[in-house]
Amino acid sequence: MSETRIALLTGITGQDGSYLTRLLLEKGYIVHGIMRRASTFNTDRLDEIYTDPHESGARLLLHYGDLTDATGLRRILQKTRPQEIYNLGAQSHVRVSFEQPEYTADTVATGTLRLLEAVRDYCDLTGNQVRFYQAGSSEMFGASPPPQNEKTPFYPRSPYAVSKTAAHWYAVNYREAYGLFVSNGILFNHESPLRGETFVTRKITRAIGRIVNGLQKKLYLGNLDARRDWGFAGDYVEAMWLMLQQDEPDDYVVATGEAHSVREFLEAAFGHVNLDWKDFVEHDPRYLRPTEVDFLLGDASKAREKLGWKPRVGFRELVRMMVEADLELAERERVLAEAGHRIAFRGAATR
Ligand code: NAP
Ligand code: F7E
Repeated sequence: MSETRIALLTGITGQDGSYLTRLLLEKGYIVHGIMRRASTFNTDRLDEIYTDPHESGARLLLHYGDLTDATGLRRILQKTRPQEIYNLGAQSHVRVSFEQPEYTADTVATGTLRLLEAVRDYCDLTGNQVRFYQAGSSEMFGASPPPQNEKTPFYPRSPYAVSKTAAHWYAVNYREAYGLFVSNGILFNHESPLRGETFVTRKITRAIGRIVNGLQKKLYLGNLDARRDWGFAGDYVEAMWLMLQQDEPDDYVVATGEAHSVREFLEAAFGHVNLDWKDFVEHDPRYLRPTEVDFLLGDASKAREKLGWKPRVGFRELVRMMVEADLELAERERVLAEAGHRIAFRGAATR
């Protein structure tokens, strides 16, 4: 008889949190998620799968917490008693990390340490086994030349990347020092219609939807020469889950093995609606980074061989999926605008 497995996620309200929750629910898990308290609802990405916890059989349960609050994390761990923890919570924006370096380090690096400490004590006190996934990033490779794999040296280029590198080594150290089952995923950029609107792919597809619907005229961007290995978030959360189903913990690069520049993304995305991006895109130096990561291209051979993982969605399909979703969203906004509602353009908060 197999017992119902219990997972605990930090960052459940983010892009990956939403896709991973869907995957775990499909697999029959009970999913506990840690969300931050905010003055407005921040659970939009979970709305489709959330059921009222008063109803019997609800398997998605949310708890207020924060990676900067160790006591709260410990309480949630004791209360939820998970077998698997996915640490996805982070101040995840690279440009913003230059503006908020201390907060980024506190959440991303020390936040991971707080959670690992809580897990270490929980395992000691209860004798329970917990498997831990750490959401590492290709940003840790930074200036190391491509292709990057698990043996490539880290050369982080932002406070975010430095913090993720610290978190990576905390995770390795807790695995070696205390025998905890901790695996690091080193994930290259992964996108989707649920991607945050301030990351470049979504910023572009969101703008296309609004331009086509007459709600926006220009799109302001920074460096168009940077190259990234962009995959689909839905594929990448499967790799996270697979990492925690192995006999031994380990570290894995997850990537498509194909890179494109921001300019190429623009060409593909505007091309999908038969527009020329050059008619709409303007340069704004405020979106440049003090130190840039020029070229990320992952070699995921190890994940393919050991986890049996490979991406299903390619670059063109990803672009199509995101543009189509944002055309639909903007169409709904246009209808509201025509009915007299004010549709806010959040350009001021865009990075
Ligand atoms: P995301 O959409 O930005 O989501 C981040 C999540 O972390 C959100 O749920 C956010 O809550 C939460 N969070 C932020 N600060 C927190 C704090 N102090 N305490 C607790 N939770 C906090 O990021 P994502 O794209 O899903 O990425 C998931 C993880 O993978 C992140 O750790 C990211 O750094 C890492 N990663 C992402 C990529 C990628 O390409 N997407 C690649 C490699 C690694 P709110 O909703 O309240 O803001
Ligand atoms: O930038 C350039 C920018 O912010 C991609 C995070 O999920 O992936 C993400 O980090 C590139 C950079 O993602 C704009 O300079 C040009 O070269 O979409 P991004 P990122 O920095 O690669 C990694 C793997 C993570 O771990 C992170 O959490 O696009 N770019 N113009 C721009 N970028 C933004 N955001 N806005 C622009 O206007």
